[in-house]
Amino acid sequence: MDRFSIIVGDITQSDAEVIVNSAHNTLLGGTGVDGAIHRAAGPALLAECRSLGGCATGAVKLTSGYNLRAHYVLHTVGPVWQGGRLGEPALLASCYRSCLELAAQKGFRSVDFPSISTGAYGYPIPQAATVALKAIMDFLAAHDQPERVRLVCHSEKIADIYRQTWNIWYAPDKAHKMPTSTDDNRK
Ligand code: AR6
Repeated sequence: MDRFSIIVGDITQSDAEVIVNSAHNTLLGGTGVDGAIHRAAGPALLAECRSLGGCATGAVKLTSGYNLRAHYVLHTVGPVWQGGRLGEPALLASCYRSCLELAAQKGFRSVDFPSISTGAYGYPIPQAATVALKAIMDFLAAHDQPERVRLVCHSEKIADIYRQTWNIWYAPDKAHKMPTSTDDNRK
């Protein structure tokens, strides 16, 4: 799948046209990737967020990117992990799908996602990776836009879990496996 990749980095430095923020229902900022995006974008982002009336879990709201390299930010709200039987997988899938639907509708060419819900909201990364990758891969299989989607992980350890999950579900042929940080070909 040439349109999708898993990378390690700081999403606030992304060169994508639009980045996704893993926000709180209030859209008034917070810790983790949300705090980092607000710091990098500057106070005008919070001012625009204040006018949006919050965001439901699994939904998305669009703002400008202000001081970010990205032109826009898609703010989505992931579920808080409560054991997995309270609709968390469907809500997490909805975050990814809603962002991609809006990005396609707006004609955005490149979208970078963080690992939604897997920090403060406690979603176990292996389970989150399965849900996230299915939502992204299903969407890309059915739509021509966006042209490029990346999962930007904050550490190699997190990226390896996403890559290993991708390999289990989407790379039955070894030739198409996504390299992990422990693969020799990355040295
Ligand atoms: N670039 C990429 N990924 C990052 C960055 C970064 N700069 N910073 C952190 N991460 P979290 P959540 C990763 O806690 O679990 C906030 O207070 C981090 O390593 O940011 O969805 C909001 O306001 C982790 O893998 O978000 C909400 O209330 C991932 O981003 C709540 O936290 C998500 O961790 C959302 O919690």
